[in-house]
Amino acid sequence: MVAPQRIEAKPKSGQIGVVHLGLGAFHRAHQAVYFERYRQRSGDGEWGVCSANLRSSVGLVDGLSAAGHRYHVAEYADSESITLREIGVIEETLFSGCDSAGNWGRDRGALLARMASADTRIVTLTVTEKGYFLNPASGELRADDPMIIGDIASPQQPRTAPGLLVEALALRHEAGIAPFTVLSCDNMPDNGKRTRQAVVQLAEHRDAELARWIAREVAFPCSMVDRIVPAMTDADFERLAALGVIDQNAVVCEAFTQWVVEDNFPMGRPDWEAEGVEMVADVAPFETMKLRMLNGSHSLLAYLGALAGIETVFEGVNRDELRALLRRYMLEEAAPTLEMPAGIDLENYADSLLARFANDSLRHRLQQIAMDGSQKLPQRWLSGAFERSATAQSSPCVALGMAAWIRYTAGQDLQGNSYPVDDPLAKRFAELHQMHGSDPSALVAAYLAMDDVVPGELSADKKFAQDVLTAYQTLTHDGLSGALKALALN
Ligand code: NAI
Ligand code: CS2
Repeated sequence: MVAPQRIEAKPKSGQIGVVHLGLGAFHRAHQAVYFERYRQRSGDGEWGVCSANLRSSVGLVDGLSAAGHRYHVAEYADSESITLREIGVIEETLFSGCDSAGNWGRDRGALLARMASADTRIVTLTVTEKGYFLNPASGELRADDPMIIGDIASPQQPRTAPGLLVEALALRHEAGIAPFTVLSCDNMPDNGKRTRQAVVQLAEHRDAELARWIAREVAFPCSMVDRIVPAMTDADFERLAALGVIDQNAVVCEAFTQWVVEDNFPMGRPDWEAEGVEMVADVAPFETMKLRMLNGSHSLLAYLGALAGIETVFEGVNRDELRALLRRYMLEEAAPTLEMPAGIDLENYADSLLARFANDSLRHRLQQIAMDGSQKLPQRWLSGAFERSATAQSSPCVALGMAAWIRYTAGQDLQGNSYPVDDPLAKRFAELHQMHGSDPSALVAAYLAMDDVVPGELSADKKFAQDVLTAYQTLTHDGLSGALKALALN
């Protein structure tokens, strides 16, 4: 075992210029690392981070506080090449979620004060695709969601990310303080525009003038984010302990990292290009490429692999027939829908993704990727399949993926092992399987008719619907190998 490269954190500056909503694994392994590397190189202490959880994980908030807001990131190029970074750029952690006694907003006041402070110039988010409370197909705010209803009723005690953003911006507007820039780092297409949509539509329920001010004055740049950061497992903590790192707040990730950001920061930003952040005028091509090729492949692997009892990305991509499926999907169904700047070689990109998936030092569980499919699949598979359908091109790999997702949401794999379905629409899926489980044609039709997930024009495509049904029947009768063999024949 080669000794890891160790990089220690610099002393803290005590200054906070960034508030982050969604203190999860990805924030700790991606944005915080870029802010730390910037601070290490430039000596500029103005961009310290206050990171908050709005829903869960109070243990991480308090655990980081108890550890002096220092933690470790273990970056694995492979099992023999590790960089151990100590991160000190987080200056404060706050919790505004629901505690075990059912009380909301322990630190909400402190969080809003931090967001309303003139020192705070950027607010970043990783609250998962469902944290924006948008209809995945239409992009409209789900104003009928009980959490949003609550924020409309009590705008000064917000519980959602959009609610906190509206209240913080209202406080700044009332105090004559210029707004912060809002930078989503979630896996959504046009993530800045969608965040703006959620915030402005929620503000309209409160005060039309405030909504107009936000729409006019607040910058919501888009960004494409990429680093594979699996949820930590006991084996990960044991690996770190073997390296002398005892840290319950640590994260493990791949060495690869990428951040492509729309350069629209009226209140200023770190000059973090030296850390490899790519500042561009238009993020969309990069976002769509990554969402359809990387994330679309991840989701194919997740549902087909989970149904076959495969546990991790590494195991799945080492099955030749699954690897061939991913490559075919990327090159024959995803790549043709992309319009990339000159110089981007999509075949090389596809092969680089397969190499990253084969990283033997990451235990990236398929069940983690499988969660929230109703919020992920529209941008990963369905928008591309819809575009292909509009030009009479079939998408057999996506059709197989949809069949696997529909079967996955029954909560039982092909061997009869049960698992929880982690999705905001899980109750609806259970009802559909209850109603139509013995009639695949009705079940597939019911799923394709979900207009808050599947674009209407795609569900009207009879060839696509038939391909999904045929794949579903083959998958359930002949298993994964049978379904992949059948696909290879057409
Ligand atoms: P995680 O499970 O470690 O953290 C999820 C965070 O989202 C937690 O802070 C949680 O409290 C918060 N959250 C969940 N639902 C919420 C809601 N309704 N409202 C407010 N906050 C909510 O997951 P992780 O790995 O940090 O991923 C988070 C997001 O980062 C992903 O959904 C994705 O959009 C993005 N991302 C993740 C990557 C990864 O490999 N883990 C890579 C690229 C992007
Ligand atoms: C994964 C992503 O969990 C998932 O849905 O597909 O988190 C993936 O690891 C990242 O987007 C990689 O950048």
